[in-house]
Amino acid sequence: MDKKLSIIGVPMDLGQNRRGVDMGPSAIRYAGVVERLEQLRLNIEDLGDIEISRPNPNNDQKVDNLRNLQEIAEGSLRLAEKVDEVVQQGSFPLVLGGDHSIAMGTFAGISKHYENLGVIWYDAHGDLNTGDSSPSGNIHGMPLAVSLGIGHEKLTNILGYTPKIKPENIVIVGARSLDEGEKELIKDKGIKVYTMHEVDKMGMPTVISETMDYLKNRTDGVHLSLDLDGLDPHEAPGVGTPVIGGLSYRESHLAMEMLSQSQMITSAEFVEVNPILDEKNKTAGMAVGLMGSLLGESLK
Ligand code: 6HN
Ligand code: MN
Ligand code: MN
Ligand code: MN
Repeated sequence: MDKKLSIIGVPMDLGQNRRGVDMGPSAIRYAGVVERLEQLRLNIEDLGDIEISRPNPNNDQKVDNLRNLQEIAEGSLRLAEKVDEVVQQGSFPLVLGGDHSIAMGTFAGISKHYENLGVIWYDAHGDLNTGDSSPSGNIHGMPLAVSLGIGHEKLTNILGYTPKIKPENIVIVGARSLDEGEKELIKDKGIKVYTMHEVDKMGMPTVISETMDYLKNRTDGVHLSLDLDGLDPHEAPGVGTPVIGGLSYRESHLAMEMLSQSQMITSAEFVEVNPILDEKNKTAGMAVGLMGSLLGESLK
């Protein structure tokens, strides 16, 4: 029987300051995600979008330096419940963002099904801030810390358990903009990071082989959380927090193909596509290309 895959859109823009990323799921669908994945031996269902409430315009106050805390916590719970259901049914969850704060809900729904969920965090950033360490108060810079159980209880306790992930089960790839508090946390917790320096020096094939070797024996499933700002903004301009000096589309494509061949990836999310900042939807198109490779497209 064909492998089942469930697409879940999350029109979330409350985790950061720039409007438009809530249209990410539409842009990715418009770029042909369903048609593309239908070419593969996959049984696809598109579950539509999770409901995300609008922030109260009269209330831009931050709680503990956390912008839109309540609305994000509520949306994350709805996402977590949907993802939980999908995993329960034995389907592969493919989550489309929305800003990266949605990873908190995705993790909550997935991790209860695994003893040792591994994570590949493909991103220019570490997303390891807390309200205390964050320079911006934007929750999209915090989901990886939250998954470790570090942060506001409304976020760490989604679906009633914490932590979601163990630090030794995380690999960050593509980092080139880490805040001081994030660097400390990486050291304290011994999180494995391949910054752009390592990618440049070792090459993507070695980075991904090492990542797979590292995760293989310690995890029972691996989630890929791919932030399109991991790619270089010259190629992928449709993101809200671009950082120059990033990964190329070709490198990323190869990474996805290697992950596909390993058959280790059990869930994925693609986030931060902002069509308002994009050029002719090309960043969404790249996201779709990367999904195709991850899910088994081949040239032969
Ligand atoms: N992302 N480190 C910065 C902050 O505001 O905490 C940027 C976060 C970017 C978030 O990659 O999804
Ligand atoms: Mn991110
Ligand atoms: Mn990022
Ligand atoms: Mn290829």
